[in-house]
Amino acid sequence: HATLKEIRKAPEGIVKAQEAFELIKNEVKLPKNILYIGCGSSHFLSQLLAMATNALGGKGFALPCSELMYSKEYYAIDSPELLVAISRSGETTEVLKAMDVLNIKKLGLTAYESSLSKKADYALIVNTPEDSVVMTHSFVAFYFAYLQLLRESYGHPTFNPEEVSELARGVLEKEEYIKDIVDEFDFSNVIFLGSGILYPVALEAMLKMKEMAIFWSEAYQMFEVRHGFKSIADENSLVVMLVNDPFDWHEKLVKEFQGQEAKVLVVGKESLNANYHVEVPQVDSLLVPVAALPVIQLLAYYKAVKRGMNPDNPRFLDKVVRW
Ligand code: F1P
Repeated sequence: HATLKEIRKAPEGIVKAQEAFELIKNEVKLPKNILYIGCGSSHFLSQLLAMATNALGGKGFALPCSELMYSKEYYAIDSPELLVAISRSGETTEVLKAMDVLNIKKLGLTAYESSLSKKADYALIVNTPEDSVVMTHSFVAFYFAYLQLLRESYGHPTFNPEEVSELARGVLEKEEYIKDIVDEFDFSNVIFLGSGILYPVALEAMLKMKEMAIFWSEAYQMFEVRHGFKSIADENSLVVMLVNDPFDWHEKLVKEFQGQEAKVLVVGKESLNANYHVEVPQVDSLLVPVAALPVIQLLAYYKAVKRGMNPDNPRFLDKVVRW
């Protein structure tokens, strides 16, 4: 499948991301107050970038394109100095229209010379075109390219791209283990949990399951799930916990789900006595998404295959959403 090939390209995507960053780093210095927009996966990426902006000392806010167009009065958009518009294709109708809403400078984050890059004042073009309908390694590459630009702009040392590429390669080596989980446990629903920068990753995981495997999935901020939502978890459920810095509550949460007979997969440094564990080495917390994303993409891919779905051609979906 083309989709599997694209997922496996995460390490080379990091190299392309670094090249894209190098090309624009002298031209663009990001301001502190930034509004991010995108649709679908690109919206979840906009949430990741807004959080990274906040963590590095700026002020980031993320909205789906359509919300900026039609409902902006309900959101605390606080005089942004830059609009970052994200779209793999650079041709999604909503993103192009939403760019007209605010009269401020725009940066386009995209994979191609496209309508988006032409319309924007600056373009960060990460050369990661994908044959897959769904966004896979380009998501990781876009994230890393922009993260480097944020760090450079805000006076933080940039990351070593070889090390980050190696991080992605390391988790991709767990492909067989991830496939085995899906083969062994025929779960009938899946809940993804993540906190902070890992929450948008959980949302993206939820979307990947729906897009690729046409399969019911949910996502919550880690401990929010205990407040009612956990009632749906039973012996047929897989709970995926994306954990960066574990403390005693995480292990308690694993036990709580196991008490409901659900099985838990922990993606993080420690296994926390979960049923399954994909280890992520100790890295800067902003790099954990680079490790976690290929894992959840593989999980969705193998679930699709197990269910007899074709992830290259998901029903009702288009690669570019136009109106
Ligand atoms: C946005 C998007 C994708 C999604 C699907 C439909 O595309 O929602 O995130 O996976 O393929 O389009 P884009 O604006 O990033 O090209």
